[in-house]
Amino acid sequence: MTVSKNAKAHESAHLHVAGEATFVDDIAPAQGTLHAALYLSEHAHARIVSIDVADVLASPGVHAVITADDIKGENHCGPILHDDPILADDLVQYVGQPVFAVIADSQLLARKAVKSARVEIEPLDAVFDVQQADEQHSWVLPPMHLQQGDTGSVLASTEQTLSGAFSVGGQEHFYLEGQIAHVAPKEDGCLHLWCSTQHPTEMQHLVAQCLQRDASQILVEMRRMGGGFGGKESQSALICCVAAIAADKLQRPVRLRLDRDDDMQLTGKRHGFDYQYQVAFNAAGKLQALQLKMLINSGYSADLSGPVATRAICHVDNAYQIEAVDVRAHCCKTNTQSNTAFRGFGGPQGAFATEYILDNIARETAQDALDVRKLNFYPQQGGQTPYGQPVEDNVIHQLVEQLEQSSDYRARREQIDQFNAGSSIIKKGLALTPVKFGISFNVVHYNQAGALVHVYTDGSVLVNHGGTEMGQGLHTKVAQVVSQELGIDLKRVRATATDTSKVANTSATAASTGSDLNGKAAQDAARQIKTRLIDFLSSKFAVSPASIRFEQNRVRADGFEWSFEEVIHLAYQARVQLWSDGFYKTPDLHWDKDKLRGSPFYYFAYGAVVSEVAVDTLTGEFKLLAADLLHDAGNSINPAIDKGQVEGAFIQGMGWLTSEQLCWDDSGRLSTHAPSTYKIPAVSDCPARFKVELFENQNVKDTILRSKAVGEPPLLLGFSVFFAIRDAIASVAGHTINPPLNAPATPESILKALEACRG
Ligand code: MTE
Ligand code: LUZ
Ligand code: MOS
Repeated sequence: MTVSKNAKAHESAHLHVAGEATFVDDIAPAQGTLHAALYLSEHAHARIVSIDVADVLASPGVHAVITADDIKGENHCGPILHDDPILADDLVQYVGQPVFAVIADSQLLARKAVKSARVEIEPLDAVFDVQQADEQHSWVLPPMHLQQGDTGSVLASTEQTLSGAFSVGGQEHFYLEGQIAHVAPKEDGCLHLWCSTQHPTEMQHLVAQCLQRDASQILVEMRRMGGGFGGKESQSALICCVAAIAADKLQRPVRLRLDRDDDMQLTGKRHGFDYQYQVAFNAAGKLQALQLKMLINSGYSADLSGPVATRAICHVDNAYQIEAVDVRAHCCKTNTQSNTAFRGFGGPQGAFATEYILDNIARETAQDALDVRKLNFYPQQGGQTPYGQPVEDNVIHQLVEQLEQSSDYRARREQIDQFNAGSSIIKKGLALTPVKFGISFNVVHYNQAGALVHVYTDGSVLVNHGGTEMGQGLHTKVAQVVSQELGIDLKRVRATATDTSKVANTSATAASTGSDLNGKAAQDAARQIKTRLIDFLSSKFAVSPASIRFEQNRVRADGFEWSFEEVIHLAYQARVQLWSDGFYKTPDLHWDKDKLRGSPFYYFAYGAVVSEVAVDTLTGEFKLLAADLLHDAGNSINPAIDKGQVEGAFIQGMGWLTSEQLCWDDSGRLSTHAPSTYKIPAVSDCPARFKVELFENQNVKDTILRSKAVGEPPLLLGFSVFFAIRDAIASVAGHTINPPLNAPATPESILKALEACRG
């Protein structure tokens, strides 16, 4: 492997390996700090008749019980609608919904005391099934519909049609660090919050709302998360609000840290989708019309289901030009956790539908699925998405061509056919799947960011921006941008904790836009400082501004050379402002959210992967043997970090579609609420051959250093593992039958699909 000069180590790597990186729970509690625990509903849908907490209050170490009555403002912490109570009032809507909080001397005492509550309820009918919810028109939001072209007439007049149904499950975020907040009351009604969140500004506003304070009284600080994956975009709010209400009421610092099981019972997950489709295609396998209905399991409230559904609709096309499209998305209300953002944000679920359908069409037309996919790609130029955005940066043809060669796809296809012919129990499968993923928040005004850059008089630099660090390397990339702009070593630039009192009105670190937005804002700030330095030097030394260069910790102009530190010292003496703010907003975005039309994305990121699996047809188990990934991160700011993102996202996507299964029992209780029953991929699930390469590319758009966002898109590369498994299954019937395989492809569902193929 060639190591690029920009392949810098993660800014905290040395702290992570030494166990010295501080997370919220590592903040040393000040004297008098109390700990909270939540009572979670035992019922999926019920009226609360009475809550008896006498025994709770009498338990050792207990200071208070916090209920909905303690909330001064509105009892809600939803990101968009006001349908997420902080604490249940008279109604519970899922097993795991917080009803009250106990505040005690220690977390253990608080958790013990919770158990002695007596909550009397009156059960109500609960709905767990999206089909049932849909039939009852029980939705958390109005249905959405995107129509482009006339699918009805194409379906009526075409050579071949196909219809069917399939589904994909949800996914638990399984961040290593669970949800946590620590709140300290300050003078004059102010509060300081440390909270594991992707969205400090929203935490600030929701806490201000529930306490009826000004946002200016609430300071939220976030140094790093032990993973977020979307699960801390909105759903850190409940944790923050409960801790803040308790801290404010008792005027003591309060920490609320969820136990893993409680975290899994309480918080929402990736939305599971049920699909019904009808398609028209020609003899060559070209998709001509797609009618698709997606039933989305939103859980009990809206949370981010609206923008998730929108992104799902805007990714049904994936990398394919489809003439006529009719897509419906219904956000079904069920009595489960409220599902939320999860890496890809509905995009994976949207694109999965069309990949599944093309996989079917390949067998219907007796072709290699790769040929059908290639036939359907957006044209090199002149493509247009069903929602009206031109596809101007299409590189999928070159990218897939390169991968097809480097992975030796055709030869391996032949080898696998031969292997399968001679192997009755173990069957191999192969699949190449592409990805096209739209970058920008699909809510236009979220696409803005701010930063502050301070150059101290010793020439060291501090950068603060609105993005949060969750392991993805955002602070490293932003520091690299500043170091490049000022021409100084990366070790001279430090990124600090995200802090709502430094940069205001930030967006969530989400939609993969962290470095696009905050990198540009930080560059803007650094550039302003540099411009002031150039003005200062050119007037003081009478050199032409154009000749002044900042590189390798030196500043050079015709006939002059200084160290960066000397320049800073001189500028300070001359009273030049050595710090600056910076701002960025993504240009060229427009979106009509009612018509579902416009150009919601600044550009697209592309990728493709070849996966090879072996399936044991007796046990239904599979092993990923090889994966060759080629991903477009544009002109990568940090190839080491980007490759790590591609690897991690691919494995996380594979987990979603294979081993990670969420099960609820008949009473609506999540039975897979711990690592004992919920299986995320382990290191041993990584393939023996694991090739991850970045595609040589420059963003055609003027993004930060011409890079492309990389956080979410490669999650969709996990598709290839699922379709390789499906390919292996289909081999038992000579690839003539479409295996009825739903995701996740657990051993059980693989066996069922095998049975169906054997007839
Ligand atoms: N990588 C790590 N290590 N941990 C995370 O929680 N979250 C993902 C992705 N990569 C995540 C991650 C998600 S859901 C998003 S939206 C992006 O990182 C957010 O960061 P970025 O915009 O800076 O890429
Ligand atoms: N849109 C989007 C969003 O595309 N990604 C997100 O993470 C998001 N979050 C909130 C609202 N819209
Ligand atoms: Mo990522 S799902 O946009 O936090």
